[in-house]
Amino acid sequence: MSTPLPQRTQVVIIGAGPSGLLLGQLLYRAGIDNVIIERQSADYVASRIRAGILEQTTVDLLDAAGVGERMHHEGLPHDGYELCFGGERHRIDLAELTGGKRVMVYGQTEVTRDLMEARAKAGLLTLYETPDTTLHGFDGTTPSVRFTHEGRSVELHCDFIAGCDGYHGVSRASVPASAVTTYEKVYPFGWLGVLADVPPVAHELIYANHERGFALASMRSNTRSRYYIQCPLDHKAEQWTDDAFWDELRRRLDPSAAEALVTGPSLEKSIAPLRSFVAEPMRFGRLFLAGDAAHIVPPTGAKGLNLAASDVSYLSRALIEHFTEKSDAGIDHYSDTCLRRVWRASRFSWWFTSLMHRFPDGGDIERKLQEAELGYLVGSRAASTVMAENYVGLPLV
Ligand code: FAS
Ligand code: PHB
Repeated sequence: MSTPLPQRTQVVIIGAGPSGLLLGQLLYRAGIDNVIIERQSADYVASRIRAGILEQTTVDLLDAAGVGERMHHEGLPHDGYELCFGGERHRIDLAELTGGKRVMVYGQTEVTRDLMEARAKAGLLTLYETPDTTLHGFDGTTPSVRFTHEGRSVELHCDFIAGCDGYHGVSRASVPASAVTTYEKVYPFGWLGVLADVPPVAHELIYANHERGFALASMRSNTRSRYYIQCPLDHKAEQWTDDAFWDELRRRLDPSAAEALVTGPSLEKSIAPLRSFVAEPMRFGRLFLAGDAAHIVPPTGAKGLNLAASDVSYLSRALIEHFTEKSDAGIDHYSDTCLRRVWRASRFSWWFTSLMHRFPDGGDIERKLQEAELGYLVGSRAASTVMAENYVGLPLV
């Protein structure tokens, strides 16, 4: 039995990742009708392994969306993390340096699951496996979205379109090239990530700068760990055996962590490329870009998912203001407000990536400069405070 489809809704959301799902939930709770169109299947979306760290502003937003219960029950609040270099670990005490702020360890996979379940429970329409979406009329006042669903060509009329369809999505690509300015930096390495049901090597995250390359020891719970090592861009995940991965990770950690490391079979193994990317502006008439559709950061600073959440916070407030208070102030300032926070998080992510990774053309002087900066960072309260307040997330304006 084919799904009965509406001909109109207030907001069409392209993409059922965390940006689209969170926006849909916040609009629904404000009484604003929305439909999500997703290219992939629900299983595919729910199975993706990505981010792991939530800023307090993201935690608060998930609570406001009514999906925070499992996060508070299963998530791990963290007051600090460690920097590992020269064979030693140095703790960055986030709570002490930022007047009590902390981050929450809770995987994006779980955030997505919580949002998908809430949307299904509310009976909201999400059209999965809808690959050929096109956007129309968003430079005027009567935008629409066309797509094929269950073999039928459909046109959905709306007041606004939210492009939450990620870096490779159709939304940004639908804007005339002359209307968009993009800024991009591609890093000469990737992250090889492994998920395994083994206890984490330490209670907090360890970011390691090693002459062989960067490594990160993270987690999803007290029984499930997430590890990353920097790898060359031409590597493929399948060329890395589990044993080779564990051996390389051990080499890059300090001796006590290497000794404590518990290994096991990988549940997931993948290589993510690293780039800094920003598209300006983030609004085009009745089309708004949010999340990875507008910007990408290298995952070093754990900002990608959190920037998506702050975009959605601003966009949901702007749309609610439009529909309930007949004011377009939020809509008119959406792009500038998002981009101020996007660029500050992009700077921090670029800085942290430059500090912790081995660059192929960096030479010995780069290693010496990184050692000098790391030594200064952990020895200066002022420098550690700057790092800590960026890591916990700058305030929403
Ligand atoms: P997403 O890309 O998550 O979601 C976009 C959705 O739109 C997808 O479901 C896609 O299928 C759909 N879509 C695309 N084109 C479409 C079309 N034409 N029509 C309909 N739907 C379409 N961030 C961190 O903070 N830490 C990390 O460790 C980290 N690791 C990452 C690893 C990888 C491999 C990637 C790609 C990203 C990683 N990120 C990380 C960043 C990531 O978490 C993103 O910031 C986050 O997924 C952003 O969410 P969305 O904006 O919803 O975009
Ligand atoms: C993760 O757990 O996936 C993670 C944590 C911190 C980062 C990046 C990724 O900076």
